[in-house]
Amino acid sequence: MTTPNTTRSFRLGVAGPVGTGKSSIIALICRELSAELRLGVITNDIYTDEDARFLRSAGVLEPERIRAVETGACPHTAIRDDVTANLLAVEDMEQDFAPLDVVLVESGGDNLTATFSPALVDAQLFVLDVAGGGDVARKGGPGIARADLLIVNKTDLAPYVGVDVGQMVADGSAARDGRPVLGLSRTDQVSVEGLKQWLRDMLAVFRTGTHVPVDPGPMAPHFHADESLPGGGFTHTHDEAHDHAHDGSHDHAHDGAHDDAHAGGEPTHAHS
Ligand SMILES: Nc1nc2c(ncn2[C@@H]2O[C@H](COP(=O)(O)OP(=O)(O)O)[C@@H](O)[C@H]2O)c(=O)[nH]1
Ligand SMILES: [Mg+2]
Repeated sequence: MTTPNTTRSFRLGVAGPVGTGKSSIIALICRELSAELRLGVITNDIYTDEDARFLRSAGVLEPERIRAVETGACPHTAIRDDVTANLLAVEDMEQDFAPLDVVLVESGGDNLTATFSPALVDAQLFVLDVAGGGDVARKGGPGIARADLLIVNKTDLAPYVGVDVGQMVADGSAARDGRPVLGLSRTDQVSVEGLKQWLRDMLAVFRTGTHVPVDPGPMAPHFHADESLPGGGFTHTHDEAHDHAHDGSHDHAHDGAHDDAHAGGEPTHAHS
């Protein structure tokens, strides 16, 4: 019988809108640091394992170290309100490949403002890109304001989309009370080194045992379309008292009243 290995990795969440480059950044971290650190990856996909497949096909990490959690309709729920499926996936990964230094968790990115629960990750990146427009950083939101690191990605595209990277980074800094912001492009090795060093520094702090995960705060209220309801849907608020029930339950349309939008929406735990 093998003794369960309880070695705990540093768990890093990667959040941000779809297409900003979360999977690419995870691939970059794996490519740049897999010789130095023992890594694992968990992706959160709605009904598929597309992000996991992309990462496996990138060939930057053994395929077995990349696993998908299929979240059903609400990826933001699975990283924030009921993190059970993700926690199990992270813990299985830590046990199967013990000891791991870092487990990266990619959010499903179904919502602009989704952030990770500090119960799931020790720290989180929030990823924007220059193609999303220079004013996004100024608009704020919990991830932009309080993620451990804000990344302004794809700086190589800035000249083509008319964005001033320096200004976008400055706007991000202003929205963050001085928390770090990194302009990044996978084609700019200096910026890539900046990301690597940030991760090394975070890991070093984590290993001292003094690191306290920061909660960026609940995501903004958002609308869930549902044709069976008056008004065509319902507004889902993530205010703490209401949604973060202490029993871990989440009143997210599982009462059958409007369950068509959430059919099959229970997170499944993929052992692949
Ligand atoms: N030009 C450029 N494109 C990038 C960069 N990083 C990612 N991309 C592209 O952005 C698109 C979306 O990236 P992906 O990682 O799938 O985004 P995700 O949805 O946030 O996981 C892909 O076509 C990537 O190749 C970058 O640094 N520069
Ligand atoms: Mg992705």
